[in-house]
Amino acid sequence: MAEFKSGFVSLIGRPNVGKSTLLNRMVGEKIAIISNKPQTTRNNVLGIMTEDDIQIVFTDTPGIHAPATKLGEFMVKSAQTAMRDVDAVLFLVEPIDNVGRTEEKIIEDLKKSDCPVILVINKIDKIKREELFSIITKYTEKFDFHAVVPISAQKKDGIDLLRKELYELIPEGPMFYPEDMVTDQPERQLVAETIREKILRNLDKEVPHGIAIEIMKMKDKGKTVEIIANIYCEKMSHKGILIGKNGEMMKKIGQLAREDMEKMLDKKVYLELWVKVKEDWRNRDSLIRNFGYDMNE
Ligand SMILES: Nc1nc2c(ncn2[C@@H]2O[C@H](COP(=O)(O)OP(=O)(O)OP(=O)(O)O)[C@@H](O)[C@H]2O)c(=O)[nH]1
Ligand SMILES: [Mg+2]
Repeated sequence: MAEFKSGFVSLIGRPNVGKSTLLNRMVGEKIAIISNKPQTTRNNVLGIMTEDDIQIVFTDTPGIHAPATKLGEFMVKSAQTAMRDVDAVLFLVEPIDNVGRTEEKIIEDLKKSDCPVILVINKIDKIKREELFSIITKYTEKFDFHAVVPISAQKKDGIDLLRKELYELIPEGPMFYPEDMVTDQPERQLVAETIREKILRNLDKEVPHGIAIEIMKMKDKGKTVEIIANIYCEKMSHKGILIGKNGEMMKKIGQLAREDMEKMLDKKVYLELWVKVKEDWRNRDSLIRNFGYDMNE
């Protein structure tokens, strides 16, 4: 019988390229939040995939960008850390016939490590097949990829081929995590992220990027779970937008978040949300840490 294989794989790429979508696809459960706004993911998130003969521990990372705040610096640093000491890197790119400046920078970092890299061209549902060749050529001129796999994480296209290429890179090894464990995030964090996802999906511009969630109370009462959360924003004007006319925005966000939480926790949820202002928290170390974005991670 073949030996059990296990290993660590990081998902790297610019914001909004589909890393979290692919993570959820690989693990088969919703672990990471997804939105159409860049910089959705703020910290490294583990997604654990276990099959009969293999366990892969994926790390989803924040998108690499030129940071404008201290929180942004933390996010980029988290992603760069995840590129080291892994069995493989999945480098996700948009299906664009041009290697962007962010991608050039990532390639420079990848050259410094000797870990195998699979180039994953995502969102191929947006282009014609014949456009792929030129994209592949542009990238393979710049770096010696272990493999190039075009996929659509959303439409589940190319995922099997990606798994096949990836499995080849995973060495023999023990099961690192229990077979039923799919993420390292505690329930409180999953709940907080669910609220943040609904805000990202329903609000525009600067408001959602300046949001942090703090779970003040999470109590299992048998048939129901009682959850009280504070939503922090950066300005009084943002608070008004979050609450909305007659409180309608908050009502909508609360309802959408509650529906997801009930599925996740398999219980009825009583959810109470409070909106508060913390000026410029994304540039204040103590607050960044307080919201769980630890600089010394
Ligand atoms: N058309 C298309 N859209 C996709 C595909 N994969 C992801 N998306 C969309 O791209 C957007 C960003 O997806 P995410 O998974 O949040 O991207 P991300 O790379 O994790 O983004 P950050 O966390 O901000 O770095 C969402 O609107 C997804 O629905 C795909 O294969 N095709
Ligand atoms: Mg993400």
